[in-house]
Amino acid sequence: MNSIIHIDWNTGRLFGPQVQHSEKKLKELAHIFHDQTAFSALPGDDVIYRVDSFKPVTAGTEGGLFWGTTFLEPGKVGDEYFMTAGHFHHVRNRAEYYAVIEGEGALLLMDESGKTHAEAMQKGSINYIPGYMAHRAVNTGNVPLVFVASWPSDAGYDYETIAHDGFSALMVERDGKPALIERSRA
Ligand code: M6P
Ligand code: ZN
Repeated sequence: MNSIIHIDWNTGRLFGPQVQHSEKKLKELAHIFHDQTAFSALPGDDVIYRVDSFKPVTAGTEGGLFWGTTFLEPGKVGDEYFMTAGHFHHVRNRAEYYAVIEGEGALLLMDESGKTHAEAMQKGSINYIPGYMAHRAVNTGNVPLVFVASWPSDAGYDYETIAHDGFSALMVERDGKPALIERSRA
């Protein structure tokens, strides 16, 4: 198997016959934003993020690695910044790297007990995501947040836990600045 692709380090785009492209529209992220009234007023077909990915082995293979670039648009739903869906790894102990090419934002990390903290993401930062931590990127800037990621090919995704319980904290704009606030559980 041909196992080489190319990256443009200025834009983060990946090139090569094996590169896969996916996109996430606002309407596919309905459950993750806290202000459902603001959400309904926005065009659901807007693409919030795109992912270029390189999966040189079959998903589930132990010992392999995947690579991807995520392009997360700037914007907000009400006062909450655009963000990725976020996930735990299906194989909980699997770790991951996020490394920022452009833009600024935050990486939300939540442990299995539901405790969330945020780390800065900015051009040049390399964020290590330990196993057992759900992870979600948030774009708090005015330009796309572009980051590369690498993760084990057998990590898999658990989106259900996040879809059901959410993250315990939200990244919202307060007085023109990003602030991490505890989510109110109505
Ligand atoms: C990164 C990696 C991918 C992930 C993508 C989008 O590129 O973590 O595995 O799919 O971000 O994030 P999510 O899957 O949470 O929508
Ligand atoms: Zn992951």
